[in-house]
Amino acid sequence: MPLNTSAKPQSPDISKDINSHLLHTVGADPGAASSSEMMQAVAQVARAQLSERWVHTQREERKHKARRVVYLSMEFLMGRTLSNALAALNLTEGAAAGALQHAKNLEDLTGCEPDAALGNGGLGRLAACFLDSMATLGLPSFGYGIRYEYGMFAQEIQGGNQVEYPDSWLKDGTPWEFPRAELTYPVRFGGWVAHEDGKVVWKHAGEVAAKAYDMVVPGHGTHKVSTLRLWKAVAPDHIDLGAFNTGDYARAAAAKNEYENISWVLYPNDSTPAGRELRLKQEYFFVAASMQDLIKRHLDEHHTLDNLAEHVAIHLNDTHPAIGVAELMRILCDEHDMLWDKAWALCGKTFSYTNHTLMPEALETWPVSLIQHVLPRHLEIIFRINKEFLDQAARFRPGDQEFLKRLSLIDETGERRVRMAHLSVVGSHQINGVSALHSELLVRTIFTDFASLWPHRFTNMTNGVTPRRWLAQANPSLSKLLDASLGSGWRLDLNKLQGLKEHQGDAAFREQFRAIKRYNKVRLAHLIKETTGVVVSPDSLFDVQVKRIHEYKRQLLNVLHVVTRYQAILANPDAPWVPRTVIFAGKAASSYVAAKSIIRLIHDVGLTVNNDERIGDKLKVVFIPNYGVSVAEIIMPGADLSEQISTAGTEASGTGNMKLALNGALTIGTDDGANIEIRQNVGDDNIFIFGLKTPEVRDLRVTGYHPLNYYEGNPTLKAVLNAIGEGEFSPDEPGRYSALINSLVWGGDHYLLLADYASYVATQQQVDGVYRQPELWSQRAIANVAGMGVFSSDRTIGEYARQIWRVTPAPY
Ligand code: 26V
Repeated sequence: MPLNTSAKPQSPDISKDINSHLLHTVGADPGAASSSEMMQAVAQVARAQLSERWVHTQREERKHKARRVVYLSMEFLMGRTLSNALAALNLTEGAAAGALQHAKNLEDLTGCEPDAALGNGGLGRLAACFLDSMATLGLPSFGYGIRYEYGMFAQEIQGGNQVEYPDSWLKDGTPWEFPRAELTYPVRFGGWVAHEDGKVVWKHAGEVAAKAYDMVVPGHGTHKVSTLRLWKAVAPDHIDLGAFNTGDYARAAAAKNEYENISWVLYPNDSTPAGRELRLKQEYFFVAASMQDLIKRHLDEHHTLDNLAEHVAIHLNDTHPAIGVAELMRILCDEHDMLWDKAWALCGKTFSYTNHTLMPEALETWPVSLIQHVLPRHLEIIFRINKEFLDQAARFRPGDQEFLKRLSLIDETGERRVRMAHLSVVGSHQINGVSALHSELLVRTIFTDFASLWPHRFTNMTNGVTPRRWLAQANPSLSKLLDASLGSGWRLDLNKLQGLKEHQGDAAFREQFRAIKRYNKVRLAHLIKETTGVVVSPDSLFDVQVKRIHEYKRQLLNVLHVVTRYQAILANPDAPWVPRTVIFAGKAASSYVAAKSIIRLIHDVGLTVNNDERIGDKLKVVFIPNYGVSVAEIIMPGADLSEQISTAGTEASGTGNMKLALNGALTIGTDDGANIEIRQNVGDDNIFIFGLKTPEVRDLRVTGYHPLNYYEGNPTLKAVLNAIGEGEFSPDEPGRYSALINSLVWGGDHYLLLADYASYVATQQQVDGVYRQPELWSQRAIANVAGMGVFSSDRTIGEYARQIWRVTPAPY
């Protein structure tokens, strides 16, 4: 009898291993272990198996001299590891049974693990989803980043205000890292450059050591794993020794800190790129260590750098690692005596680059003087790259000085600055945006001149999310229903969700689907009660906007709708209102005044609305604090409506939009980023699109946008803006929001909230209309899940692998 290979093997009994680790590794009495101790013991069981898989994968990759992809990213927003590792190792049931023997649920254990929040938001979480997919697709791959001692700050709300606290995720240690004592590389800074008879020598002024810590990223449905190698900055040994010998311990400690602060903290700034020397040092630090590591591996296997591009694809996740282009040139030319032209050709074949934003103020530039100070040799290299590039460009369009100025790697207006995006483009063979619209806008706006030179370099790779975390792990109830109706294959082939279309018309199926949504809403309502004290009804429509707080994402437009609704309910209390709970979550960059004011406003509006007895359950407004991966895993499955309301042309892609739709939320959104592709995949009838489209936004700005006309022309809007601006929600300080409201009415309303307001509110009424018909709503919600197959990060990574990296799964 052939074995049924598609059936999942039984999860093994691991209770003995758990007890053994409790006793021998954790140092706890198995008869009286706490949830946290149990979590550590179960993690140790998983860790041992991950280690075996890692050793095996590395051995095979070495044996086959596999072509690898190296993903350089300043951010990896991994979240928790335990549940994902157990699922990948098929240990979930075994661990649950083991926990039960100690009178605990598996969730009690997994909930004890702190998030690894080594990222700000979308860009960092994308990198984490990509690692999951690279491992799952069996691609030989390394992610390289920084082992920040402190990750994304923890957010608390005090009196409606955001307060930031350090995120000391490592304070109790982590079971998931493998310190690699033998993998330590020197990283040099500062000094000057000597040109000694044709030879270039960088006489550096300081040096720090980069020490490797590996995290094993398990693939699903395979024993292959990927590696996330994070670098920690440590003072070189001789520093300690020198000071110790003089007996000056305090000086030794201070000197040590000066080195080690490089990997101390993640820069949380997404309102302006952090133009600080320490940030530049972070960027170079992890790039330099990663390049040494990958070159060492390459030389071990191939003994020459001539064929580097044949065996390694290096990907730049945004411009943060762009200095790697200059670093590779330095290594090849200065340390391995390769001729410039040959090295440059090799470089261009090796690098590729993803752009994640069009916002001009978000594009990274560094003062020439700072690079001169921190990385003098790299500055010389950048100048030479620029000169040769501009010579080439001048031949392409002779006499056009403006063209050359626009292309230059150096911005000469004001203080001279190096444009990191330009360095990334000239150094890469492929450059991609992260949604169809964004990629098109890249070649029409910030990279037009480059695209005229090299049209074939520019391409699109629409983002995706991993279905293992964002469906299987976050939404076990829906996963069970999917398994029962489609089989379990959707985890590895998300297109299988299309099979749901057949069930959409089945009333019993819709009933089950609704029951699951309700269950997840109860879970979310508990979280809301726990974190905000507000009791919300799971029978109300859960309207969710969760993402970084930013003016372009327009949380304020959402608030305008909330206040509109509040006033309308008061004016017409007996109308058949669809009860709504409007849920916000997200962090504001600590120095971003407007974003922090929006958080305060959400709280003030919530206080008024939630305590107004005339409103009851018809409207509630809550802000869930400390948004992050683990909080998102509870929010996404509990949402009915997904707010994706950025000004058209501003959100590069969005990935929260994908997570919400995948969990059965309907989107209300603008024609922006990946919303457009979501619409194409779920169908026009199953999404609520409103507002100006990108060309209309541009035209309106060109012809002259006058927000005052919208204010004066729309009495409802005027009443809402007046209520907020005049202090109805802040009676103790009536002027609290006058600046915010003035920035709309008088300050140009840069993100066109007033222009989109009427269309947004009208569309919200359509949402109510559909929600009043539960059968219709669930049909549409199911259509959303069914259409999300293409937004698996497996699809995205498959495209990168084939079209950009040319890596294939190793044949073992
Ligand atoms: C945005 C902005 C906006 C203007 C002010 C300064 C500033 C600084 C940083 C950023 C974010 C830049 C990079 C980023 O996180 N992009 C996000 O990448 C996600 C993954 O591709 C994508 O889904 C989001 O749409 C995009 O904002």
